[in-house]
Amino acid sequence: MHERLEPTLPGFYSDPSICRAGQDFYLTTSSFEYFPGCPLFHSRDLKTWRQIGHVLDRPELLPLDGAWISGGIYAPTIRHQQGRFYLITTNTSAPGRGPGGQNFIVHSDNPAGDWAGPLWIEGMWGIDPDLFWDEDGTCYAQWSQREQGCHVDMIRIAQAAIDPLRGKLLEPPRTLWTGSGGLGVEGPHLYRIPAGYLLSCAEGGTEYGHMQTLARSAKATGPFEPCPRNPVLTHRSLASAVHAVGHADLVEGPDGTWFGVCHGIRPQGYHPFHVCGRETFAFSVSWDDDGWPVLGEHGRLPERTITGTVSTNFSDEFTRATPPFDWNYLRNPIPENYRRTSGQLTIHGSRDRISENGRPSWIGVRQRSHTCRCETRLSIGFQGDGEAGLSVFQNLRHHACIGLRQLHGRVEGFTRIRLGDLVVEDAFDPDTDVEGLGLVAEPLHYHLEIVGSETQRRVKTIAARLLSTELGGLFTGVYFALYAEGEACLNTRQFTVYPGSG
Ligand code: 6LW
Repeated sequence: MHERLEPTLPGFYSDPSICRAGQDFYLTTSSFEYFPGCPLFHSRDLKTWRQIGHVLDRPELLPLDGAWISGGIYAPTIRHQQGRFYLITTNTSAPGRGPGGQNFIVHSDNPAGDWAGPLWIEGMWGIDPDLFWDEDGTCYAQWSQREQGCHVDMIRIAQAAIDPLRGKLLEPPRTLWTGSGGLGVEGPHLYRIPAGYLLSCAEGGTEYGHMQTLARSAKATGPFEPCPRNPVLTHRSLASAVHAVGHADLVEGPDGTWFGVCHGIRPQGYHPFHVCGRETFAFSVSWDDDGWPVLGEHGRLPERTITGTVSTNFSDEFTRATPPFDWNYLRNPIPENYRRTSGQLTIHGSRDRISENGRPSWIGVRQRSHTCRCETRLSIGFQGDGEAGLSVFQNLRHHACIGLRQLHGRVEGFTRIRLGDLVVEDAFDPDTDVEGLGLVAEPLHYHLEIVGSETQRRVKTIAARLLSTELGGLFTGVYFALYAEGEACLNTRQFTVYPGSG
């Protein structure tokens, strides 16, 4: 338990959405170019969350071929209605689908099981789709409408009745709300409250100006009037450890108490930067005398709160038949390039490189804390030229690697720092008995290490700012990843991430 403001889901878990089925709460987030998509968590107390899988865990649900930086899955909405779970979201990299056809629905009676779909929705131009069922059973879709190429101040919240089991809009979209005047109104969610219908949206952009705004109406279809206290949740211009707070979703508990989740960042250094991505935070909801919700502590996340969190430690000795849900692939993996046998994971290189948008042999876990050590015990072999190693990975154009490579038949150790078009490489003689690779994350630096039987040798240090979202990212956070390219083959017996830099 923590006595200070900590993320409920530390690490890159952005655009959270929450729903309740009886006593059970379910939480999912955006996942962009990573596979599986939409990680799914369960809780009964809103403090301790356990990942139960991913919603988009089959290639037919999540085609990501060619997804560029922060392509793929944007903000989702998860809802439970008459015994069935629905998720609606946007795949911005769906092959052959333009901006008016990238939203889709999947549904399931068992959230931890298989989800059916995708039901692609035509005519929903934009992102951040939401589903809401009115008391007469009508299902409405709300989304952040942006016609192709429209200017940001033309963004609006659109609505249309929808058949959620066919993915069909049942009427032409209408403008539901244009926001309170902040940059780019998005992330809409519609709720039934005692005073009528509540529309909650994100405005100000998902960066340091992020904020949550509300509007209310007597009808689900509007007209909506803005809350006089807008923005009702923001950390803009605050002296807080958490910033870029917004993109909230609210849920009513079984006892009628309301709660919320949102995302925020934990910047480091000055000028501030962040590497752990936009992380999920939870907050309480109260109500004012006029029937409007009060989010958090009068519009900000409580600086001191008791909250359990998903563990920031990770360890895999590859003895479990099913891989821990923490592992992600970069776009759709080529299954035959990964073999998990008792006590070992083997990764075969492919012709695709981690610096391109193909299907590289790459598997990683999120960085969840600013001070931690990732270490892997491994061996690397070559059937020809290639490379394999450990990477601090912001995205395909911003990452740092340490590993072994074979070039023209000669094997050497190497480090590579890729920052956009800039690449800095150093080779070294792996004279030490390389038993593993390591990386140490500190708030301001990453250190890349060779791990021998007795010692660790620090080979390269890089400023963490250079792998931050502010410098080279967009919407995702850093992963600690194993990879192999070309004719290299990586065998690892242990992969751990644990707190501290020792
Ligand atoms: C998300 C939208 C946004 O869909 O960024 O800046 C997108 N706002 O709400 C990705 O997180």
